[in-house]
Amino acid sequence: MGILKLRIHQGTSKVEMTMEEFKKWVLRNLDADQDGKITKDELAEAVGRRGEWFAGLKAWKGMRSADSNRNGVVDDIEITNLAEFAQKHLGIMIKS
Ligand SMILES: [Ca+2]
Ligand SMILES: [Ca+2]
Repeated sequence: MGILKLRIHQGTSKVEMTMEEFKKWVLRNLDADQDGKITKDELAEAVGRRGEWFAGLKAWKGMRSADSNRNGVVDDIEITNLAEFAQKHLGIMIKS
């Protein structure tokens, strides 16, 4: 019997989902006040929950890249812009 080798990524348990599922995930998990928009604070809260440092700063950067129309929040049409951020800081893997 051979030795079973498991590839375990320690401390980086990633949740795999499609872009459609990701949108729902964002609204369910990030949108604290359920208004359909993600604010910098809601983003920071999510990053902080993962135990990451500089949650506020990361959220601010994520906000800057995701908020295409510069109205200060991530609207539902901009949620896909958060995909890269989520893969980096929120333990998400987007399947293509
Ligand atoms: Ca909100
Ligand atoms: Ca926006």
